[in-house]
Amino acid sequence: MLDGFRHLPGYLNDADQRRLLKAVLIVIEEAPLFTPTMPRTGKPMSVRMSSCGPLGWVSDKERGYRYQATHPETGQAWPAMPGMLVELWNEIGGYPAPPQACLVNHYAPGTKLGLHRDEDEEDFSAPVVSVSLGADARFVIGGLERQHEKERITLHSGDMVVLGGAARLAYHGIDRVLPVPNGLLGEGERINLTLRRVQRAP
Ligand code: MD6
Ligand code: FE
Repeated sequence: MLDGFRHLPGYLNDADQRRLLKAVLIVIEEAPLFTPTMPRTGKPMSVRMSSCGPLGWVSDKERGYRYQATHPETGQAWPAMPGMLVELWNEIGGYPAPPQACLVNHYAPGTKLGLHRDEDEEDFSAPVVSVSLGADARFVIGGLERQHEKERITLHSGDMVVLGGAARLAYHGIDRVLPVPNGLLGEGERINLTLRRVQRAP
């Protein structure tokens, strides 16, 4: 495993998971989940997404992957980032500037997220920090090339993952969400939040 990959199992207890979920549901009310489409082909992704913070990640056929300050469908600014997420970044991100985007990934039962690198940011010296809520999922992580050998770990609700250092640009994805009941969301339903620094810190 590349240096800078960290898995922190059970980082959030049940009460904190519930508190975080509540904040995320408020975000989604203001900035509804949308279905991003692939650059060039326009093929819809299976995961629905939203964001909070000054910037959000979006993708469509015409303009591809990017960050922007407004929701692609409502045209409104993204909601503020819940304080709890900023605290988590400060606790484990180890980076001196605040996060600028939190991408909300919503997995319905049976959805997956293809192998990718988080590379649409300007600043790769900042880590990407993630929190999982709801159903268990098989997370796959490889190396700096798509074909490098991969490892798989199960992410549970409350787990955090950090991709920093040499692992910042590692290929990773979600093979599948496991159809087992969880105390937080519907069976096979999962939310993953990824905190990012987008621009170089001033
Ligand atoms: C997911 N996670 O867990 C997808 N990216 O649903 C990611 O794509 C991810 O967990 C960068 C850093 C941490 C992650
Ligand atoms: Fe990612």
